[in-house]
Amino acid sequence: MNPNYEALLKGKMSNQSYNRLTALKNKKVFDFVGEFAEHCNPESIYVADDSAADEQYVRDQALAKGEEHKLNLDGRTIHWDSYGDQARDKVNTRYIVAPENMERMKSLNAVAYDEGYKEIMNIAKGNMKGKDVIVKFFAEGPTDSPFTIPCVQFTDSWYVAHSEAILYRPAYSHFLNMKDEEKDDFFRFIHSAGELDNRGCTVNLDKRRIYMDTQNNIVYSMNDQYAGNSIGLKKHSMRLAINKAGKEGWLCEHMFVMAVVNPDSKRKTYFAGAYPSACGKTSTAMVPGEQVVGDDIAYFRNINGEFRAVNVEQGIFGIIKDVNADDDPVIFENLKKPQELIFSNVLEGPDKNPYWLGMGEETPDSGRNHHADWKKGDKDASGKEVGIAHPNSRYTMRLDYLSNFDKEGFDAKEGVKVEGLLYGGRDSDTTVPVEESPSYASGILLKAATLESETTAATLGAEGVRNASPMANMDFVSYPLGEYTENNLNFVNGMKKAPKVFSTNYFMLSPKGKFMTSKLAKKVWLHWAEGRVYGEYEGLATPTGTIPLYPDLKKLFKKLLNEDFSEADYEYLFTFRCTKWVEKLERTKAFFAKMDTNIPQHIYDAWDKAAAGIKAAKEKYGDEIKPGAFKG
Ligand code: OXD
Ligand code: MN
Repeated sequence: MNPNYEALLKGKMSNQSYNRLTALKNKKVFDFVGEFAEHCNPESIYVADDSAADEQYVRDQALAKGEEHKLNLDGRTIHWDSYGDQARDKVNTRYIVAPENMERMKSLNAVAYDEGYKEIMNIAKGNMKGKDVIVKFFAEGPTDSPFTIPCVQFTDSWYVAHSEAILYRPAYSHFLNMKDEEKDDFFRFIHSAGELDNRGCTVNLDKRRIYMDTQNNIVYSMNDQYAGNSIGLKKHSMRLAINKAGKEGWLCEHMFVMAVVNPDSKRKTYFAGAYPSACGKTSTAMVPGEQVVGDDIAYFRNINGEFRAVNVEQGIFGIIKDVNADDDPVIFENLKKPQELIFSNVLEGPDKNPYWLGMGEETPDSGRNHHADWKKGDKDASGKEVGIAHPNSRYTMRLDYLSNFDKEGFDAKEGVKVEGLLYGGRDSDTTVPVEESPSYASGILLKAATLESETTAATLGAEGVRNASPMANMDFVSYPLGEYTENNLNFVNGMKKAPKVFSTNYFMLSPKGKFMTSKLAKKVWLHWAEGRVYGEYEGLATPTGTIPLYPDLKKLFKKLLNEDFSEADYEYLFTFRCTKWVEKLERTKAFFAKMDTNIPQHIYDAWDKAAAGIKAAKEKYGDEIKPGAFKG
């Protein structure tokens, strides 16, 4: 321990806090707290343990400091981020990298270490002046497990501390019990919301910076509150973990983990799924009748030759837009209960109820929202009309509130055994609703690496633009894309069995531009995949994999959804479209080449081979190959 910090910390801490800190007997934790106590100069520092009393203290402080406000039902609070701080700041989120790594990191928003470190430390200097701050300990994944990554968060935002208490497993005791040889290996997060206005929102957004140091596993986040920018344990930790996983040969993926429950045998089969935003990730994880382990981030490890996963989190920081009684009944019902929930960037009505976009209920014409005191028709400084809530407004909720929560899977220290991976993109005219890959490697290269999301009328900018989103993880991949893809491929080496890999696409349109199945059709695709794990359904070959037979889907639609599914719709949806697929592969190649000049040749070769196979199929069977016509 650096003796220079002793007097300083004693001056800023109660005896209880100081004793809690020193009880850890962890020099790295002590010096981290000491360094930023000195540098950011908070008024006082509270060191929290895992007790219920401390959880309550955090809730109370978030209210007392004005970062949250009580709503009408017990436990529910509302928080607003600054009007310009309501989504992730991609421009000011950077990696600070050693000179020898600058070249390989250049497409990932990197800045030279010395320059970036100097800049962030200048911004951080004195940034907590006058504030009461908190140091809190959490774990990514279950504690005392091969997956655990211990983390320490130092923040002047009690909203951040409160959100983390909902979203992550507590780990003060874990730190207390660490063996000496483990005491160096944890993630550190330093965060300051900086100066706040009278709504409790960050003022100095021009000085918002999120700088990540993957060499030392520390992230600096300054002058922000939006959870995607501020919460160390969510997307910052994810970037550190992706990098660490790359070095150590495991995986951290932007994936949900869920169990598909067979309605007859009740067997539970675990799937993990990656979907770019607005491609159906949460709605797949929450399909009625199945069970959810996690909705956003998973770690995967080879445990005794098995492909096993844990949910890194214990709560959901979910998009609230369009959560309503019809589309998301389980979540909607929970948002209406008197229980611990943080609503962010929604409208607080005159009745102190929260209101949001697409909630399927009548909403008031005035209140307080993500912009200011609000009435219908109000415009922001740029002249844009302000809606009732931000489209990226959120709820923060514990997973164990949900009736479909899989507690057994969630608590498993060795994770759950994953039998299937799902990669779901959004395109209106290329990929089929569900297809199984012939092998794990082909799944990674043709299903995961080729993921794209097509813009719609609901997103900003031109409609129908396809954005590449390999593994739905591009925003968080923290080392070169070629190496990351290799790590995905190599991860199954030496395993007894690799999971099956499936693609899904819920967004194919009919020639008239309409969706052809109900929103719940995803349940049918999931159960077909579940059956395939046990070899229960025959399939038909395509140039890229295996698709279902019509009679199996017809039966599944009837049995699971009581819906009819016509053979004509089946034929249209499951037609293999050769030219579209070759174009998709070309776009993928171009994207990889742009992101990384060192993509291994065998990856390009695999795509070229797939494209050649598709072109040969086109010669033989025509551009649009109906299900069953392709014979290899
Ligand atoms: C995201 C999120 O931005 O999960 O991916 O919030
Ligand atoms: Mn996410």
